[in-house]
Amino acid sequence: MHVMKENLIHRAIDVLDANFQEGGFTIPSKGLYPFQWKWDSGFIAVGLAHYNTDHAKKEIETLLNAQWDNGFIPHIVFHTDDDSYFPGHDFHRSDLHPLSSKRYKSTGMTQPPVTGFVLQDMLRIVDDKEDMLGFIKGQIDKVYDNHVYFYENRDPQNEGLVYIYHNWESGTDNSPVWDDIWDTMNPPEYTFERKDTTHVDASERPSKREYDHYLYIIDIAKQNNYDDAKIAELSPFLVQDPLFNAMLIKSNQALIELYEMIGGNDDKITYLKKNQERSITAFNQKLWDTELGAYVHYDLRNNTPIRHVSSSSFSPLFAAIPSKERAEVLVNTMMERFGGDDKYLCASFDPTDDRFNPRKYWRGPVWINMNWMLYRGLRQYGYTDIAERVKNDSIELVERDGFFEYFDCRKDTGDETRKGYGGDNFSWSAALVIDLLKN
Ligand code: 2M8
Repeated sequence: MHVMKENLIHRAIDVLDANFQEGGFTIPSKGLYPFQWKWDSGFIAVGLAHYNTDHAKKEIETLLNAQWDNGFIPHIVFHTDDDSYFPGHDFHRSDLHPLSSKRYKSTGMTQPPVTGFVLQDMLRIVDDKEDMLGFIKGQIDKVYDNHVYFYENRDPQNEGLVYIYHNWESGTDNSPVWDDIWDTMNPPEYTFERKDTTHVDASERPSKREYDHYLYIIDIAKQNNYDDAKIAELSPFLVQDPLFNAMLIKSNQALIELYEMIGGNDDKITYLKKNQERSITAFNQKLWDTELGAYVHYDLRNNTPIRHVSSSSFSPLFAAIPSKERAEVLVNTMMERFGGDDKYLCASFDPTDDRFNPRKYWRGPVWINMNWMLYRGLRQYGYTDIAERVKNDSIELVERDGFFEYFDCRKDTGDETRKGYGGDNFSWSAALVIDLLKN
């Protein structure tokens, strides 16, 4: 391999190793995110599988140990009492739910269900397949239970599409997609001490007023002890998110294939296949916007599609959701709006939209996890050249701007000394660059 690439892999390994904690999990970024996050852990495990199988397994095992008795997996597991993050466990109060973990403090919300496909990726990556399959056998039922939780509790109209009740569940925290929902709410002004803006420039983070909305939704959930049925009835934020549902579908498929390798488990395979078919059909019927030529979010509370194109719109490629014809329309939309020569692929939000901001978090910057999924989705549909561009852009950004959390999509920002944005030494940027380079 090219020396520069070898060097980048070594640096990525250093980032991951420095973020690995004694408790057997990896923090996303020192200071800014001092606990274990659900979907971060999945992407991190993919990187770890390339050079430290024990840590990769531990990462997943530790996350799944925090599962609740109803199959729910929380979005943050507060392994320590670190007070450098807000809101901490004392705000979230997972103990309010009768089935929450008695061993681990956590949030009462979740994040995209990546763990299923991550298990399959770990098997793809390691040399000792037998050993990894043994590990998967011991963990897979927990992931299955998590999918059952989603279908049984997060789909009140039995459509095959699950809802998220908080923007933090989406992973794309302050996406302009949510602005329409914030317009329907008027939360109180909370008094609290922001911690994120002591680590990162405030211009790269959500506003105080946005945080008021975030906290208010949690308050409503807490008043109802995180009861799913109550949340479905009362939460002002209730969304069918294409990214979240695409991750569920991708993971369903992985679970089906892994169970088939393991043998037995016929009832589980049948359950997954039945839901997989329903989900893919509903996804294509409800979340496709013909006029925009893209998948969009659906606001289940206000019964209306949210008609903006974001990097989440393209995630269905990774989960093999669109037909070949529809994939072609989708890729054309992406190239027209996001793919100009002056830009790196792929901005997190439509650069032609007024709400686009190239510096601000999920309102425009490039994210390596989204690119990693996009790269694989494009390849799957035969768009090899565009896939290569996504891969090369990702590597170039990290090489030049550092192992940051997110990156400016403009090739020329006018800043000679440009760096990435958000947290530095960011774990999933490191982990997924390893996977892209070794692929
Ligand atoms: C960001 O979200 C957290 C809340 O979960 C935050 O801003 O405090 C998001 O980018 C999310 O997708 C990610 O999992 C998390 C940790 O990297 O940070």
